[in-house]
Amino acid sequence: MSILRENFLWGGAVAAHQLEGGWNQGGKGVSVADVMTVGAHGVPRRITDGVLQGENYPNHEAIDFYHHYKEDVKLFAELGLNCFRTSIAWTRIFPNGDEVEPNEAGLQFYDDLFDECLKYGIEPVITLSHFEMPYHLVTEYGGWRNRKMIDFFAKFARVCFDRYKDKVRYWMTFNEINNQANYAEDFAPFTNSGIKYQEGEDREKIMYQAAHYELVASAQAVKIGHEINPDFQIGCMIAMCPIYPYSCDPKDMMMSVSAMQKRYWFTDVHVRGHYPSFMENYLARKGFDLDITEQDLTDLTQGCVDYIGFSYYMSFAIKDHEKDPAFDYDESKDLVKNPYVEASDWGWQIDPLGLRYAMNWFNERYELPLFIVENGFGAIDEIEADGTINDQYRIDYLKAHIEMMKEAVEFDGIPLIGYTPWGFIDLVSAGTGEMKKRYGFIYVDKDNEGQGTLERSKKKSFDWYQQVIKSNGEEL
Ligand code: BGP
Repeated sequence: MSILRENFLWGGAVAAHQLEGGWNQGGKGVSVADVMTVGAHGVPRRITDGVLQGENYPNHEAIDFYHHYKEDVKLFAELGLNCFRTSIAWTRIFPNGDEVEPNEAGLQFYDDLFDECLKYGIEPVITLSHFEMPYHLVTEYGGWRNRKMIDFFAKFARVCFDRYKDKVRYWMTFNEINNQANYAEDFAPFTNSGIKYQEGEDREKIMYQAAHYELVASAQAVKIGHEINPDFQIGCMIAMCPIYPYSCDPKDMMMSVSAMQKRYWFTDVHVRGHYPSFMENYLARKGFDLDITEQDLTDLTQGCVDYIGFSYYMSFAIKDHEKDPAFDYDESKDLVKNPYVEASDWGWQIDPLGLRYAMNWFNERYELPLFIVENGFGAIDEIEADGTINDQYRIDYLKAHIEMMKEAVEFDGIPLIGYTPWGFIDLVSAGTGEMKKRYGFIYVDKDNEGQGTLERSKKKSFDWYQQVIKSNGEEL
């Protein structure tokens, strides 16, 4: 008997702009993801002025799922998935974002994709906004610094809910909405918010304003979705990297509490429908006079999420550097290396037990079902002389995390809906734009320069994950 429930959702996760390609096909508009700079190891990406990056620009073709989805879904079925997490590219539905009528060809593409999945008993799990939005909304309105974005998003959500109400049950509004808490990095602007910061601007204030509009838009979407189909399960999506105290010095402990609050208050609003007291005090203390209306506050109470979707890749540690009593946290200065865990080639600190810790943290605070919608190991894969890829390191990483996920269910009684490892088919990295940072069980022949046959093949991890699913997590 498996510890996990019988209808546990075993899947894989991707995002539209990282795998679809077909960036200007089927009436699709230009998305921020189509005009991001191509980063590199350690160099974050930024939104350009709309100058497109040439034929080999990674997101333009990506792995061309747009044309390969039938053969790919067949392979997903062979892997044994019973769910598939992807996103709907906003620009396929509303190419510019502010049109009156949606683009039928875009709607049809997702109808066809979802039908293809359902044919094999694979349930689509859909994120509405995954690190992209129409570029036109950035140039014309300034992205999420503008209140008008709420209406555009609510309309996009309504059209999707209406169209796919009989095909999709699990939804999420904004991918990793809390990633923008790290506003100091240029990477942050494109995490859904479409904001280009100008020299000398108060980035932090702008971030809080944008986050507020996104949270209101999310709440409105949840309300609309429940009206369209009361059976919908609509969740938030949080990037969870627990922030441990560096030591048992009480000041380090308090820093950790404060840092967790600043990174995860988004979840408080999504789940409880109101701002937590520490955030209200913080915004007042900083003198941020945000545009928050009475109607917004009502909207927040009426659009609480049904479950918490979250990604988990790593944990952080924090040290008090002689802070004042406010313990205000500065991610760029206060985080320190944790001497107890190892890091990946990209500096991501690998910590399987941290997943169990994170699940307990969510459960104690919110008592809602959890859904692990991303977890995975980005690495450079080597192809052996016989064409195989022995990605044992990936298996080791995932195995250790699944073990901890099971312990959280068995010992801590945590209600868990499912598990969808990230990038189970190789795709473009969101953080760097590289192809060589791979997460997949399915290899795709395409390199950083955009060359390759796009042929799909199975890595060693494919057979391993197939077995994991077949045994409902018993055989790891
Ligand atoms: C998450 C994002 C994904 C994804 C993943 C891996 O933050 O939700 O879109 O890409 O991280 O990150 P990267 O691609 O930078 O390795």
